[in-house]
Amino acid sequence: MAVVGPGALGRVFAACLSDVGPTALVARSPGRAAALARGFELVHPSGRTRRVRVPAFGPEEAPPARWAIVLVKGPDTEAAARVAARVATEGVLSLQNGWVRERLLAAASGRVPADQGATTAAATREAERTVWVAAGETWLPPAFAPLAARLTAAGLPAEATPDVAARRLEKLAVNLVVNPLTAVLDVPNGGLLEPELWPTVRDLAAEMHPVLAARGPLPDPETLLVRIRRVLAATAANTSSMRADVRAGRPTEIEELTGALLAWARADGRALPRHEALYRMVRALEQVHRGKPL
Ligand code: KPL
Repeated sequence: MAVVGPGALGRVFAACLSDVGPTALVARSPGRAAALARGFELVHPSGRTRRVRVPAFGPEEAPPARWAIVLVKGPDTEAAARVAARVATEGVLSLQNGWVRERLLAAASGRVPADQGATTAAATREAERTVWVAAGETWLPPAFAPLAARLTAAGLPAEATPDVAARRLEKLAVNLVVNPLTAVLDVPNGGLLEPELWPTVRDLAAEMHPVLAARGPLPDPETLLVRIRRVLAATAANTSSMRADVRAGRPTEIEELTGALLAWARADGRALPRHEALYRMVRALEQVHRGKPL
């Protein structure tokens, strides 16, 4: 097994998978791999902390593996997918945020089956500690059934299902509301449950609903709001990945999230003024904080 992308969630997946079989963590460079190979601290959702050591490699040194899971940030999709497709003999699964499916498929260029699943597992990094916030569930396309079994055995409940398109779209819907809004307001996820912010969550969800519903199966607007509320409650203390990126002066996944939504809306001839405004605010924040962490 190979996990490409040693961010918070990549570390969680690599740590769990290495408990049940040989697992390699693939980093952006040999230098980063060497630092990772020295080990990292993982805080389990139960609060238990353990030190994890997983063999780590730079992109050129990664050994062959049956499956590769891509867990990099959106802008790094192509580079990671190329590495994953080179090392994997059975398939490449992306569990990234945002809509990266077509880019993943193009970069993997048919060498092995590749597809995007969805996960509600959540994790965050606090200095060198990786905090696994929500155990979550993971959905994979049916062709990835053996990988689903391996993930479940590793303590990451996963299901291979023909329903994966619906799960992917719902996860995208959650991220489209939660990530940019928490980044712009600089609040933890649970902050959006405050009575003065909840109407904004509702308006953003309502505005994007017809555009997403035209792309695949999506719960009705009220059910979608219930699901968003559930994620916010389960990850209330969490800093969303986009808020963390903005605060650290890193590029965000706004293009893979709101950028994709706005492109679909344009194709449908629809205006999404609320999402458009959020998009511009996140882009501006990226410029302000680039290379200047808060
Ligand atoms: O996926 C997430 C992210 O931060 O990217 C959520 C579900 C919002 C958890 O923080």
